[in-house]
Amino acid sequence: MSEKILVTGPFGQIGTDLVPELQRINGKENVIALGHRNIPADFDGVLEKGDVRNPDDMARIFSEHSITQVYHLASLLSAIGEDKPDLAWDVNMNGLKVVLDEAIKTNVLVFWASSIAVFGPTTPREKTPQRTVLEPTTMYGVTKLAGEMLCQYYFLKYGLDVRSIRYPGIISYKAEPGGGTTDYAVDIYYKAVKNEKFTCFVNQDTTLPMMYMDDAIKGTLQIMDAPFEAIKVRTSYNHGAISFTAKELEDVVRKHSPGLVVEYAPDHRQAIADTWPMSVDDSAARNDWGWCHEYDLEKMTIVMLEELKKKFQQ
Ligand code: AKB
Repeated sequence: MSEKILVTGPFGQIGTDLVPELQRINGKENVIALGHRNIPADFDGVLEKGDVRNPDDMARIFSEHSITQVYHLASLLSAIGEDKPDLAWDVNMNGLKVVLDEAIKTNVLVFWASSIAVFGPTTPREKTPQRTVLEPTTMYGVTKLAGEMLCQYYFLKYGLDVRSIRYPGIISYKAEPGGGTTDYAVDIYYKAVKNEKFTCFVNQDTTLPMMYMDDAIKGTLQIMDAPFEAIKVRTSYNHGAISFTAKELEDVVRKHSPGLVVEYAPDHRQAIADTWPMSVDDSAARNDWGWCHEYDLEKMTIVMLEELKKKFQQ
């Protein structure tokens, strides 16, 4: 029997790449995108309209489509979460609770997106361990930490198979990210291709863990395909790939796009970046379910620039 897969947040940065890959693997008719707003006019697939916070919407969608798997991506990110903390709490926490409550009714396999934002200023910042101090100081981080504990609670109490990754900053060309602290690492490529000056909102020494989208999608599918017994962490797995300073990023992008002009003008997002890890120890993910990344900074830069050039030539 084929899987029936619900994706929440299907038109966000990760959903935009994940949905077509799920459609390719499982068939277009078996992937249901839960749209709330900003639904692309050219979306090609099964669309359901609803709000992840609304238990009636979710009960109807789970039942009408006989859902067997959920990728719950809908979330407000870190920077926007500081502008709208109440909304971030509402969407991030109540949305997750509604999904988990619906999932336990028919034992649906759940993927939930956590983040490096669960860490905070008291966490060791280099090779941040899987298990360490978790004292986030952003609303986004608070919701991700509480969400991790909620996922583990549903696993322990109800036996729900819920799996999760702490995503680093994700770099991709299809959908631009919105409202995150790591967005500068995507924006620089857009500016390079459009020959526009890039004003970087963190300082040049800022180092954060990052990952190219193809690796993020690979890891997401890999953890969902792993055998039940392989998943030993039921909060969320550290998921690492590459780390670089903003200046190292600038230098590599300029190597391939020599006209790039960069100015550093740190804003309120600097304070968020300063509380996050510079790199993470993801050996648990590598040992438990075989995670490995493929893209380094150079390889990612070549693909990003090529793809964005194609995108803007159309
Ligand atoms: C953000 O910057 O808020 C996100 C994240 C690291 O979770 N990209």
